[in-house]
Amino acid sequence: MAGAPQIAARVLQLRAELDQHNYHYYALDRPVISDAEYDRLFRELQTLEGQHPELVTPDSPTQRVGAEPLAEFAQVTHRAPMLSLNNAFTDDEIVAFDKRVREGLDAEAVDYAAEPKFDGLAVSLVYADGRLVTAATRGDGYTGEDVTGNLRTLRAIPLRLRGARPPAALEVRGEVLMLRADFERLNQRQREMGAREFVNPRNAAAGSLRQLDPRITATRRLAFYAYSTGGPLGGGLRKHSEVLERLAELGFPVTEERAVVTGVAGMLDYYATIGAGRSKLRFDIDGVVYKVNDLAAQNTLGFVSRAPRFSIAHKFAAEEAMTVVEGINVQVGRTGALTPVARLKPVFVGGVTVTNATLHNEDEVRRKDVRIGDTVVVRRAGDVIPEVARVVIEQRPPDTREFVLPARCPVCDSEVVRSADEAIARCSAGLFCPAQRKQALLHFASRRAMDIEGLGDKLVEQLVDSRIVHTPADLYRLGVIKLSALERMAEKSASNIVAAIEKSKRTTLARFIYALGIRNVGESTAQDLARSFGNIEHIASAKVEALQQVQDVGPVVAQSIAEFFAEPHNREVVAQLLAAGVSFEETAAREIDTASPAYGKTFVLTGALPRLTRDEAAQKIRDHGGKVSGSVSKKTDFVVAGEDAGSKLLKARELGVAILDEAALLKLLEP
Ligand code: 5U1
Repeated sequence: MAGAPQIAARVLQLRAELDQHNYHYYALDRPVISDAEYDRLFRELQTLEGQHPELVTPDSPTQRVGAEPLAEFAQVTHRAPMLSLNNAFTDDEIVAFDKRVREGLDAEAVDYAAEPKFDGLAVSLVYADGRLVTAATRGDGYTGEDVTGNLRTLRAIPLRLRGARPPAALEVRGEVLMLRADFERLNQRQREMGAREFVNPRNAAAGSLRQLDPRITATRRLAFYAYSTGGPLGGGLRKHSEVLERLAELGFPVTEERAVVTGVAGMLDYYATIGAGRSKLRFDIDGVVYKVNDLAAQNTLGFVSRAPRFSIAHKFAAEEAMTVVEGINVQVGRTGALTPVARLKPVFVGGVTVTNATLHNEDEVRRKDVRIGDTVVVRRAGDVIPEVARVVIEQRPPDTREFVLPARCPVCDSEVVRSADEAIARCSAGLFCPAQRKQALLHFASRRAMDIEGLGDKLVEQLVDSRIVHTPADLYRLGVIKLSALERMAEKSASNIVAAIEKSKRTTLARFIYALGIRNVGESTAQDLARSFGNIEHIASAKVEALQQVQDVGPVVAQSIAEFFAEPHNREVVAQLLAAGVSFEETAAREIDTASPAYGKTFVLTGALPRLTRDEAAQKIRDHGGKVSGSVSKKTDFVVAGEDAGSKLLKARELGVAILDEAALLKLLEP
């Protein structure tokens, strides 16, 4: 029998070989041994580790499945936000993007790194000393779900970075997706088991990733492609294309379809080539992504709102199909907006079966001249709600019926009003209209808001119709007894819902603000408000002028917020929610120090700072209650100037505005 040192050596050798084969299979897409041979090596390692448990390490290939099923996912705050990309649909938008980039860089022609836009789920992988420590979903871009146990089961994701000198700290970002062949195999298996099939690979990947039991994820064969890092990778890399090469060396799959192209012509050529080969790819894509290839130039361009200025997604045209309008219903939304919705003969388009398509508003129905009985072209792009693109007029039968918007709300019979400057007609009853109340509650409970699992439309309908729930605060007064009295509600489900409601009490201020459903306040504005004000009382009592100090809050949004909190009923609901125990995680940490010299001041950033990216500097300023503006005026308090600062610096000098370098800014922002 082999001695202990020989066994330990064999274990190490098997691990290295298996890692190498995973790398060949997933990252290089060039397996060098058969599946059977791989399994043989794997089983040998399993056997040796079984006999010598002291030799097991967490990064052994045998330890991919090992995590216990979870009761819920923990939250992970991303070190740097996971941003989304701005979209372009036309060549003109790409011309405009390139123009903005060239102007921003003062360059004649720019090189772009181009790659397919994967139709999957963005994730972040954090490595410390070369080992995978945390894997998280994108979530709202700031906070995601900890799916480490699940992502460890993906053989495409290295548990240990390759090479002798991996970086001490690394965050890799990329997309988890399901290859089309694996999707077909999964659905075949679902059919055989009599289980529900997945509608498309993206949904299958999402469903597989968000499993509380990693053993289920392990059976689902998910792929991963890396496309960026969460911070600088170091090592003197100067181009995005070099970052991708380095990620491939470290063991990550990086798409073969990538290229570096020059200018508009290069981008459009790439788009055409990838578009033409799209159906032959092994995975679904919904467009291509261009990024300024030079990393220093990326830094100079920085970010606008929630998206990088140096990158854009060039989406493929939406998919279209023809079908018949069987009726036109009117839906009443959260803000009372009446939306005509075409009821369609079911048609498969863009990867799903579509039975309804929005007609947006009355004017749109007239403009497109959609009538009941018409044959129409339905369009669906990505996750966007399907819409009626146009009527096939040649196929119009003689007996079509025109749509008439009702004068009274189809739900509560209140008057429908339409102001002169709006295309939208609204039910005038506000939250007294059950439809608006239901939508407001569904929004409140939705995943990106208070995230109350199980509170879906059927239950909300029952709760509102039976007059048990009027406002979101009523949800926190529900008990198992009240809920189990509802039709088709088992005691177990009732207690699950009560537990989910209880759990939602611990949330973030940003989610809470978003959940309130204030008109014109989306997730991004809610996050900005939370960060700037730090607590709900400050927001509720803020004047319009103070609200406008917040990033991206203009007069219309500020007015909506002020109007919302001026309404006694809304203040009462907020007070009841707080009294019921709703509380916020990071409020204390994010409380803004009103004594900070940056508080209430307007800053303009120009040029490249030595250490901070523009986005990081802007974030720090906002965290201290300052506002970041794009242009210098008499209202500017400070201009923060880095290398190659241009006209903004000149203007600041002209107007006598205080000028800071990075060190002076950091000094000003000291706690
Ligand atoms: N292929 C690809 N997709 N994608 C998505 N690259 C890429 N880069 C992204 C995102 C959000 O963001 C970086 C520009 C940071």
